[in-house]
Amino acid sequence: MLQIALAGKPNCGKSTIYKSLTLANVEIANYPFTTINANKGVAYVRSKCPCRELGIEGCTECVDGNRFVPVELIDVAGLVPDAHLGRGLGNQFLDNLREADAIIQVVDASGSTDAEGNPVDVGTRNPLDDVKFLRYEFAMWMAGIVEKHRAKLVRQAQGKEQVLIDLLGEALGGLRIDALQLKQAVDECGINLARATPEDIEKVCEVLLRISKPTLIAANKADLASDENIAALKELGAIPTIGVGELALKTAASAKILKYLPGDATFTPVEGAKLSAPQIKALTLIAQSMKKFGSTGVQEILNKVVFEEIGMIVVYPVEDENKFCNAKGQVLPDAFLMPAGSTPKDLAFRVHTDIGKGFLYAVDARTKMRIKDTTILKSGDIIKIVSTAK
Ligand SMILES: Nc1nc2c(ncn2[C@@H]2O[C@H](COP(=O)(O)OP(=O)(O)OP(=O)(O)O)[C@@H](O)[C@H]2O)c(=O)[nH]1
Ligand SMILES: [Mg+2]
Repeated sequence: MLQIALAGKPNCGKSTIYKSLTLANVEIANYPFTTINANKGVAYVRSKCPCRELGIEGCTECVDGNRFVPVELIDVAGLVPDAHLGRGLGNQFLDNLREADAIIQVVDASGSTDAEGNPVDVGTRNPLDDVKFLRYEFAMWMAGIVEKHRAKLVRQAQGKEQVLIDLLGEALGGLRIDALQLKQAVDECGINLARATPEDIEKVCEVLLRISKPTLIAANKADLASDENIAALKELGAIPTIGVGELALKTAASAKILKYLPGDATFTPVEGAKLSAPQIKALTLIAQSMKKFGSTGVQEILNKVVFEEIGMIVVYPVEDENKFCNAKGQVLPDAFLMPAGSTPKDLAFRVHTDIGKGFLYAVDARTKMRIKDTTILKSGDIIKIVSTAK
């Protein structure tokens, strides 16, 4: 499953965002290093279910026309400058980012925590100072891994640069980096891998990180942040988030106090729900922030990372192209996240290895036309796969 990591300095709200997206029971507190062991759970990206647009009745898999598709989310312990040298609670935390397909870098936009995550007055810390360090630490950590393998592989490659790239690419498989990405980074830096200096390797790793682990900034604690801080972080592509707000709304919605779907711009109390005075006060503040930013931003950032940064699409395989259902009559039973550029055959393999191996052809259920094996699938496609395997 696609893996998205929440990373950043201590006490910026990673676990709050994690909990709001997974509703897992994790520790949250206003001091650094609350989280030590990474939390792993399932979060959901939100997309429009095609049932409404096609006027299909009886879709049981969506919520009010919205489809929630699972991804894996990981909440990593707080990282501090020089983490790659073992500062903070050690560089093993960087290792938790190893398998991430993308990173949401959580930043305390309110400036109410110092570089180590200790509470300070709101506005004391400039959040821009918390942005650069994470990629640098990760790149330096990666450079350490590259250097560890390189000396041995240079001998093995016997002066052949492409062989060295292939060998090193293979060695970096655990970081979900491949030889093609390594080649791209080496070319962009214009270096020779066998003769590279440690500084060259650091540069390659910075590029490699950009290529292999897209990062988006969550300007968290946006409810407390100044307009200047939000504007400066937005310049870097950040999305303002209110982790505590999202958590409160999700919790209240699951207790059936509120009607709220993650990503909605507003919420409404359920008729007859008894709200206490503090609850009403807290919800009023959340509503004000949502009005200012459009939503709590939490679902928005997860969606943006998955659909825009990584570029995934949602595809719906069906067995009956006329009724858009499976053999049991279940309408649009599955929604799969696939990388952009996927073909019907890729989808067949995603459904099942045997279906992929026995792939014959595919039908676009919207047009009822057979489509070419090389057709590039689009988000929202509903596809019937015809295979020798059942
Ligand atoms: N005002 C405000 N406070 C928030 C927000 N998100 C989180 N917090 C508070 O920030 C503090 C730290 O939250 P955590 O989620 O534990 O932070 P963390 O980044 O996981 O911290 P470590 O595990 O120590 O690295 C808690 O007191 C949260 O309630 C937010 O959007 N707004
Ligand atoms: Mg935490």
